[in-house]
Amino acid sequence: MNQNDRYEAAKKQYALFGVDTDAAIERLKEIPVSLHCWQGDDVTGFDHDGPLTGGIQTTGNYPGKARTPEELMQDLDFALKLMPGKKKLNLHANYAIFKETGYANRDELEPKHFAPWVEFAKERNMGIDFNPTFFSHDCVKDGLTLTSPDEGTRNFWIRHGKACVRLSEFFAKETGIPCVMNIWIGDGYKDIPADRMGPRLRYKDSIEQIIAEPHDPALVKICVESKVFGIGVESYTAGSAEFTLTFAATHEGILPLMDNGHYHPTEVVYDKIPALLCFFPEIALHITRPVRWDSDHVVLFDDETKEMAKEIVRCDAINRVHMALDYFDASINRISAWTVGFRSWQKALLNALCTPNDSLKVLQDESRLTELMVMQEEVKTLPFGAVWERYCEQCGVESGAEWFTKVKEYEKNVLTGRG
Ligand SMILES: [Mn+2]
Repeated sequence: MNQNDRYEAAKKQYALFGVDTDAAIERLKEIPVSLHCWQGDDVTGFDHDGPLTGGIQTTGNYPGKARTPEELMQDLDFALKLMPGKKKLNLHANYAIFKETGYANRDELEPKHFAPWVEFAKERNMGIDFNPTFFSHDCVKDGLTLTSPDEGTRNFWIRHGKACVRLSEFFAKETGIPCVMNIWIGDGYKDIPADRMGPRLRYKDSIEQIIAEPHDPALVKICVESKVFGIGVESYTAGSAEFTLTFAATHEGILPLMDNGHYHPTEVVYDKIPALLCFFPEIALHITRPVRWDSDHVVLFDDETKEMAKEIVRCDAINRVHMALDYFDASINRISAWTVGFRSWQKALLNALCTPNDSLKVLQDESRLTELMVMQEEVKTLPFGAVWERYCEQCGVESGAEWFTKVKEYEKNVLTGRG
């Protein structure tokens, strides 16, 4: 049986469940997913020599890490060609490029410091998403940024946030695609604090000052991302789930961002997606794979990932949810890490688009719950692989593991030479 026969047979089987696989494939081609630059160099960036801070950590020392903007772009470019679908580029502020411009501190970043990235994105018809970097910097004082009781420190980071709002609008105007700008800080305390409200009131005021920076909300979509804890910040995190969600709910145009590694291990973000969609016109996601903690393992085509994609699709919210990958594994080939994660989320979206959501909802609403269980299990063994093959073929990328042969060649020819 050749690929075409396999697909035609699969298409017929899905049609018996009322699913149009051709339509699913066409829809997926138009869904933008943001690819994070920071998998390529273990969140190091180009503006400092110090360690990674902020309560996050990469583990592993696989050879071939990108050391310069040129190497990171070369690796990204290679990885992008192995992934089907529509991409956006997700940058952090610490990826500013100073080669032609001279160094600028984070509170003085300007469009010229990101000109090579804009060129990179425009050449590939990608929009850009952006993140202020509130970690890995000398001006983080006692582990604090936007919550710092030291006004000089707090003001530095507010200026950084404002510079990033201006940069985000620049990216949106240059690419013609709105920029999602995400605010996340690791501020908190290792042990029991004496004041849990003071840092949060300062954080609230800091974000309010940042979002007051003039911008067009149609071009710059500002998000706030919560977190439950970080390494060395186990007892208290200022930007908790309740804090960020309430901030977004009470500030016009601000989106809540949920990272599925940033909750207690038994909480599931897929149940939170429809809850938030009842109230927010738009929300944002960081898609990752937490193993026992916020470990940022590579995203796989696993149950949690599938369920998150299903909720977006069956809530008819594809245009209301901004999707970005956020993980970093330094223990394996980084190009493979990028590719597996991006392809896994593509598979999850395609799987969701090939699920007979309408007929399953009818079973639920008619309380035919025995039948609902039976049908949900039946759907799991439909010939999804043949639909995935067709989608990859139409996107001009390998559907099977052949792409990994290219990664191995690239590792041999390019990565191992980096020392
Ligand atoms: Mn995140």
